[in-house]
Amino acid sequence: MGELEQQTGWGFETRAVHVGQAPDPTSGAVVTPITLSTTFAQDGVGNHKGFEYSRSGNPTRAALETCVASLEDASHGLAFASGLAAEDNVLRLLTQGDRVLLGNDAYGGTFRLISKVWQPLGFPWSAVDLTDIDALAADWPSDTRLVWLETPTNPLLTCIDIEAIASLAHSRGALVVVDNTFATPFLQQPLTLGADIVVHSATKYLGGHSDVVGGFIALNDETLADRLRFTQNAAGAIPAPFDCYLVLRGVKTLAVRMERHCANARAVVDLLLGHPGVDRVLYPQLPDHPGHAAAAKQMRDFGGMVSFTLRGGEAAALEVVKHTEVFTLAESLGAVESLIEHPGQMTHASAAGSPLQVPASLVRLSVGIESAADLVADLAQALEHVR
Ligand code: P1T
Repeated sequence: MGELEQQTGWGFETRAVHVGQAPDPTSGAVVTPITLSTTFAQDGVGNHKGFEYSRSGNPTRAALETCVASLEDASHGLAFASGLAAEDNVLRLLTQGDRVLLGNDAYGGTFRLISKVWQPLGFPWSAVDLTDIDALAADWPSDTRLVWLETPTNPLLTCIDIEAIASLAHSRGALVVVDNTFATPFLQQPLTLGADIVVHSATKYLGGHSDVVGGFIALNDETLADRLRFTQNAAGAIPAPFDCYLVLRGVKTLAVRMERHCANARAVVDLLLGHPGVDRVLYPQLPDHPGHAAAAKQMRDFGGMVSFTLRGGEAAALEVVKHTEVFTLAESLGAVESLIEHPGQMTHASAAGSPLQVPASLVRLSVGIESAADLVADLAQALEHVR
């Protein structure tokens, strides 16, 4: 069966396990080989089997690109050495003077890339509230070429209506990039909602095991894909074959992992909602959560990330993150093990003093796939320190 038939005919879980990963024709190997060769033999100049030099294309990377593109319902997929490398490649679509509108809650590294690397080169940017479409439409900067949004956002988990933003942006001649790292294609497919480009930190749920750094771009537009593929090769921020294998291996279990992440997150939310030391619980399923309606409309479930603020402020937040035992105090997210962190001093330290600064009393949880009872008990004992 050809790739196209596979993509249109199979369910998500089947595509995750099989697309791009047919048994190796030379050996019958069921697992996609890790092709380390940097170069590929040619019968005559330009006469080859689809691969010439491993920066331009590699069979293990091609398998990953085909598979994840299929999961995003995309015609084109491009893998990168990190999420930020993928983002940087997207920003190379702009020409000097083009403005980027960035949602006012986003990963600190994305903010840093846009404001500290690209802005000094002549690419203006503004932070905007993407939940208020009317205000955005009324105050739309005419030089905007790209709207960059996360949904749910990192770390406040605000959900943005992708369809509404895409329709506004397109009416003003701008492209929409959705960072789908938190939702993953299992929970949300931005391209089918009108987004132009999806980016991922594959380091997170796609890899799923905290053992590989990677990035991904998925899209449908052929012309944009050609330009992105050109800079993928020309600037060269490609992932190693072994890293491609690790992400591909992670993706096979994405659906089952996401189901457990979501269920465990709900158990944790229930505990937090009842705790006197907790001020606000941020989780897209909660009816009063910013963007809950958008999340309910465009997501299959509400994800494995949970954030909360503490009544005792920053001191209490630092106390809680110090006392968990099953939740490991560490940056990153989206893997099988549960992580806890203080965004203000860790992942979002680079946003201090900017419109993307996060509350000092905020704690972020990446809820893993361990036993829900153990996770709830662990948080309950850590919260005893701030009761
Ligand atoms: O770390 P890297 O693979 O380069 O991906 C960057 C990135 C992009 N987009 C989102 C939404 C992210 O959360 C990240 C990385 N985030 C963390 C390391 C973190 O702990 O939030």
